[in-house]
Amino acid sequence: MIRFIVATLLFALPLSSCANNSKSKSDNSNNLKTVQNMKTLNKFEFPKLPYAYDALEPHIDKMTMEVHYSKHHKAYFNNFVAAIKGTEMEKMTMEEIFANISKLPVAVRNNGGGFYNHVIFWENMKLDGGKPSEKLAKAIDATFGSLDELKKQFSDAGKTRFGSGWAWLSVNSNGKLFISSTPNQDNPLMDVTEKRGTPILTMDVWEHAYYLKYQNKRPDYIEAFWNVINWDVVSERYDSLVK
Ligand code: MN3
Repeated sequence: MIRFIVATLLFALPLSSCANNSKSKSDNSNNLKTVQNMKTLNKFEFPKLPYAYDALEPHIDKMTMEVHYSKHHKAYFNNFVAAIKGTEMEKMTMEEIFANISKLPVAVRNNGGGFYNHVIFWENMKLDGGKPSEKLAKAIDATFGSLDELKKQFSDAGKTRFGSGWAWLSVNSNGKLFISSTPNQDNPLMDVTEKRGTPILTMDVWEHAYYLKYQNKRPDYIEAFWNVINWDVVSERYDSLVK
């Protein structure tokens, strides 16, 4: 119990200090640092959205953001907390839970993924989010040939995901970048996933992520997504994984 309280204090404070109506860019980046590393993700605190609902307009509209965050994401969080309540999973990190997900209840897989994936997603978006750091840019060129080729392969991963799921740019255990896609709320940290690694960039391709604005036109949403990549956050995540 003590451990839980300490963890809550340590990690909830910086998150709570960021209000939904805040559009301050400095607040944004400061708060992003608090949860970009999954080990610091507080399982018992629903993270604040690091910007206002309309912050990504016109690429991602206010209504979509509001419903997506306050209804969809919140439901995954609530259901995840309910699913781990009173179990050993309360003491495990998200990383440990995902690494053992094949042996855990399906409610934990679906809702734990839904909770975690959206945190990564919100944080890696920002209007006019700059460009990759020099170090990340070098790695992208070495792996994909160019940033344009990464965009193409990542976009294709999102376009070709049948039904609901996610596109990912991750770092594998050898420190190499790779692109993948997962169904439903799975992610590259889960032991059920074919290509495993730690994500640094993700895109939600569930219909609820784009239907209000783009209806059935998923490719248009994917095209717009490239206008709202927070490359500072993606670069920081890369730096934290590849020394
Ligand atoms: Mn979603």
